[in-house]
Amino acid sequence: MKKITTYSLLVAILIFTQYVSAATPIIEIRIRDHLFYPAEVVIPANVKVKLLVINQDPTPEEFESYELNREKVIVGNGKAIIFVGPLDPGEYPFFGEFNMSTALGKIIAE
Ligand SMILES: [Cu+2]
Repeated sequence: MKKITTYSLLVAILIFTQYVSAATPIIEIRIRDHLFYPAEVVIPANVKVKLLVINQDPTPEEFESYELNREKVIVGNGKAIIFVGPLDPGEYPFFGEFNMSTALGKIIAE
């Protein structure tokens, strides 16, 4: 009986984990030539979102946003995951701190 209970719990946790990861949308942002692609990233409002930031430049970049309260270095030719939200509808600017004149973008939650 105890074994069955433990097994059921494990299954429940597995299902829950899969549900959570499936429910979190992944949005891809690429950095190339010190620019963000796309520069305007539309995400659903009121939902937690996983940003997958892929740096295709050989130099490091730092994804930074005051409005999102996020700051993360992405090494050259590397990637990073940044969770944002749930966000109210609106615009949330971000920039690459190492190339602030070119690496500019914004997240639009709608
Ligand atoms: Cu910074």
